[in-house]
Amino acid sequence: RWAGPTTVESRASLPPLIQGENVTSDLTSSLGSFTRAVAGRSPESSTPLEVWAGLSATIVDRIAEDWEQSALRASAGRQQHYFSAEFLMGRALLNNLTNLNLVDDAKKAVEAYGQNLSDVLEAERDAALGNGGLGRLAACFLDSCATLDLPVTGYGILYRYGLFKQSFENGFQHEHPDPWMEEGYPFVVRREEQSRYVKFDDMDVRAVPYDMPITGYGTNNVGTLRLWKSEPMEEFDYDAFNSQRFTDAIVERERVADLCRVLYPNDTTYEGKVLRVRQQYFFVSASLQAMVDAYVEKHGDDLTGFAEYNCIQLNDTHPVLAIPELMRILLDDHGMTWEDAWEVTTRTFAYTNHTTLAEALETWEYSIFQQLFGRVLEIVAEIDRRFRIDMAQRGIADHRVDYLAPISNGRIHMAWIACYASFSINGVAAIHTNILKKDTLQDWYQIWPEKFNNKTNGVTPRRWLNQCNPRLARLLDKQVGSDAWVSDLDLLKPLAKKVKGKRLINELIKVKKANKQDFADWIEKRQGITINPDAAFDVQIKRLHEYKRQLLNAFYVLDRYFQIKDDPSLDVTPSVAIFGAKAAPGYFRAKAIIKLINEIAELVNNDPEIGDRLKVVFIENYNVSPAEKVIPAADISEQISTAGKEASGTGNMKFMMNGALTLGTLDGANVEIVDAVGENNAYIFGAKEEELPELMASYDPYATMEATPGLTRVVNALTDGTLNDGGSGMFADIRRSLLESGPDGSDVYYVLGDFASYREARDRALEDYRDEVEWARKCWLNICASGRFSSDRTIRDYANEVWHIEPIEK
Ligand code: GFP
Repeated sequence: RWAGPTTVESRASLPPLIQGENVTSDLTSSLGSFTRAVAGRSPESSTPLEVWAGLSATIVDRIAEDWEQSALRASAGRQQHYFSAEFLMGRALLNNLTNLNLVDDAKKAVEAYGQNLSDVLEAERDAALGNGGLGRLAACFLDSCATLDLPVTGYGILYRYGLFKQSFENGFQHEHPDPWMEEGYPFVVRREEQSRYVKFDDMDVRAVPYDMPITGYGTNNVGTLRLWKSEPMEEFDYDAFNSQRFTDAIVERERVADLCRVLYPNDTTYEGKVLRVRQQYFFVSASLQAMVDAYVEKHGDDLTGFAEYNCIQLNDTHPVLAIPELMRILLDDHGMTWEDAWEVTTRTFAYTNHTTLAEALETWEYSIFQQLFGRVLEIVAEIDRRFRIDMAQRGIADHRVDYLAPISNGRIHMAWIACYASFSINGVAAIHTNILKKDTLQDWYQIWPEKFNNKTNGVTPRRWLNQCNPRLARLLDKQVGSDAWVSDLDLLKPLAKKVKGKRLINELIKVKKANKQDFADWIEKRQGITINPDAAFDVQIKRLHEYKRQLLNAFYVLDRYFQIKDDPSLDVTPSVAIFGAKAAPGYFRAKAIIKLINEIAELVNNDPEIGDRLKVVFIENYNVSPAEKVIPAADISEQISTAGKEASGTGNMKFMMNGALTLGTLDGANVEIVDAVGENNAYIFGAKEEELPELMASYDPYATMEATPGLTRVVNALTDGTLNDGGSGMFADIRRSLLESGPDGSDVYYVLGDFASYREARDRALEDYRDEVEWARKCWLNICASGRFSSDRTIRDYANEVWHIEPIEK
């Protein structure tokens, strides 16, 4: 068990899965061998990173046979395949040690060489192969599938560089490469013999799978995440090299390596888009080839039964090219008729949508497909032709057909291909699925209501509670009487009735205090900021996007700053506003908001008159690991998107599980959180989704600003010299986006409109925070009601209602 940065503890009270004297001594001796092999020196003089590599290799060594057996058992029956361009895995070692109940033994083994397990664990780099919620959801899902013994494999790309590393220079975001596996990464195993060839019209590449074992909690089932790496067909051009044309010899090699070099190449340029589409095709083609080959090996060359044994979940539209690609394989490589191939394809795919914003649905220029894969384009064109006939027969009006067709206006519409060919279309929270039905995908819903279903997101309680919050986990162990809640979070529900218990609530208060102290120590060490652990920690961590409204939060902080300046004796609950966010490199306004928050931090934190009453912390290079530090320490969870814009949110669930109270709009999964915990145990504010169209129709941001006490001063601070954007013009741009009319202005996210109600709710939350016991009671009720938000529940729903798979027999 991981107990924060200084100590590591394990759950000695629990029945050992594979523990005991022998385990420790075996582990110690393998750790010694593997570390020596990696480091080329004694484990005692190895660096923590080398010991990390040694210990990680030891773990892979231990699970190797279970992994092999699990794969064999999974392939015996119907299997599920999860296609995703992103898997935001975070660190792997502690997760595996915890799942295998080896933390205690590992600690002893590491100490036997004079090393410290905490340092070793902290040396690991995050596998940041994703941007945010969508990629982290995929990681939580794999964890649940393994824990539930389900035959599920994930497929993605082995990006050489994960999501960029963020630094703040003068408050501005700067991006740096993140070479996460450059120094060796034992948790992926190259499977050379499973390589496939992926053909583009302008290049052929070799796809080599790197498999990552996914251990489950309390089971010897081990799932797989298969990440494809692109390699040249030939090592390099030998003739060119011999003729001293050294650069020519390696050019092709680099072009192929470019394919997997980065997650999300900057696709503001045409070349960037081509690369992105190439990435998508690359990994779905390789994955499908491997799946089809495995099928043929087992069942023979007749692929009509493929969909009985295989189902593919498309995580958003990024892998939708799998639809025409499966058609291509069935038609061209296996000689099927179009009708038979389409029958198989439409019974194979299920599609998850993650956004309500129609403009965010992926489309690609026709010319990109022409350049990359003429044959796939031909197939898409045939799908388009048949779609139009199909729709005409159903009596759909021409202009609607044109809007919904796979190809229109010179573009290929990935979401429309997904909606047409998939047997299941799901949203990720109840309100989101309803918005899909009535708005974003309404035409599809009218034609095929039976395809639509909701699967409210969830998060794994292993990483997001058991591992990151060992103090709370121990308290829950005591209350439940065992660790059974770790794989059955509904067991917390009956504990709600203990909410009046004084001892229990005091223990909860102690847990939170200790976690906050840990976070304060960590941030001080990392960024040199001192914060008071007794202040309320108010946390907003997520991708930086205008709809998520970090700006609203920043405005609140600024307003409170001005209030204290106006009345230096103002008695407010001390609070720390904690942010963590990366902005997409090409998203100018998101970067402006980062700069703004950093400027506000500068202003507030250095003003002695403010003192502990208000502090601002921006966690630099926010990622999975920092999230694991801050979530257990949070008091208030900021979930403040414009209603109707956040599909679900998953951070909201992590905070709830760790006993933070939601301050949020009725958006995404917040709606279901409030439903589960009751309105009195959350702070809800703002315009509702169904109210917004009418409100926006007559909205005057300027008048709203002027009518809201204090707000004009806050907005003016952007440009009146209070805050400095380094001459970039960024802050004036933010102001324009709020106040000017036109499509790029008009405050489309209703920041000013919701400000008054947000301020009221946040003030109320901070007031309530003063009553320590009452507050902790609300936290307890949130923890106990969080069972519904375990990804185990989500995955069970997918497995029963969409995938139709059963746990594998052991
Ligand atoms: C996206 C959506 C979120 C949703 C996740 C997972 O993540 O509302 O919870 O996917 O379904 F926007 P982000 O891109 O917001 O991180």
